[in-house]
Amino acid sequence: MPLEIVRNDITKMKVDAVVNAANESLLGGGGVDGAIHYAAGVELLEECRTLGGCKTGKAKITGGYKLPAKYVIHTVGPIYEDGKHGEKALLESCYRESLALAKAHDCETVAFPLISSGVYGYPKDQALKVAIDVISEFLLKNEMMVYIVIFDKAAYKISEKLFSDIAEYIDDNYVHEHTKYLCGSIRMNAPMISYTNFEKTDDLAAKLRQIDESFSQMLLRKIDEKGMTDAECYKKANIDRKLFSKIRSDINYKPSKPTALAFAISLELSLAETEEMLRKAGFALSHSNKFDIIIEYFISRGNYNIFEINEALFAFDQSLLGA
Ligand code: AR6
Repeated sequence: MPLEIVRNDITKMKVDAVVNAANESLLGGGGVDGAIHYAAGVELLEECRTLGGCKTGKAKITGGYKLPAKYVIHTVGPIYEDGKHGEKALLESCYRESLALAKAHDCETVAFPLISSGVYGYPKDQALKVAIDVISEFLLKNEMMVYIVIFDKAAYKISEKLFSDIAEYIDDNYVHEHTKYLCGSIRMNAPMISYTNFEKTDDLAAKLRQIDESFSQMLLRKIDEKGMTDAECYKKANIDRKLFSKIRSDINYKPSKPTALAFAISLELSLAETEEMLRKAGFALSHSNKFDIIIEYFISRGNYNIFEINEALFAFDQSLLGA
């Protein structure tokens, strides 16, 4: 999955590069900076001394020394005052500059902490949103596996409003589960095609062909219908290229439910189309688990931002969409 949010200590990440939330001196400090220097050993500080510091919003690269990572990319986040002093643009620049450096050094895997969200005081939910926005924009045009490493659960918080909206939606749907279940069974018994909708035989024949279609065929058809390229589709689905190629070349490929849903989100399918696509893979949306209800919440609101959906899934302790 090209962007993954994980809970870990960044010094333990086995990636090509870890990003350090440094200060302008690049000579170490507390927080992530302290942890990275401690784990990398004194050679890291020695190399940092040769760099002549780094401006806020910029990034510089060094070796990783005793870290499992090959490189450390040091970036200096803005100190948060009130959000009116260009903090957001500077924080965006930290992610962009770090990603550009990682790319220039052929890094395939990179791990970021939530820059500025500790000592520098950037509100954590906003810091996370900036991270997700910039990284996901970068990943639309680049192949890289990027991790956002969250140190502790408390550090990770979607907005109170979104959290309570989703919690309420889950509650409502659990309450109505019994009724919905009945509706579900009625719908299952109803004919798959409403013939009145297909006056022309051509349409009917096309529809019948679609019933026999496999998941992989439906996916490729939808990509064409939406006028997307394959790459646009799998990137937006947060699915890596290799998995997509596997699905493309195997007409009978059975994806996992999160993978199938990731494609439905990427293609911006309606709820009915999402259900159809899931059926092809042998799954259904159910009201007896939070994961499905959260997905339904987003689709029914026309919000197809997979990273926002993943943030919400993470906040509710659910597995994430994508490979
Ligand atoms: N792994 C992952 N995340 C961590 C770790 C870790 N080992 N330790 C802390 N965090 P901060 P800043 C999280 O303060 O706000 C330093 O002194 C932490 O919970 O490290 O950019 C520098 O020298 C928080 O969410 O960085 C600068 O002077 C996030 O990492 C200044 O702090 C960033 O917190 C930079 O402040």
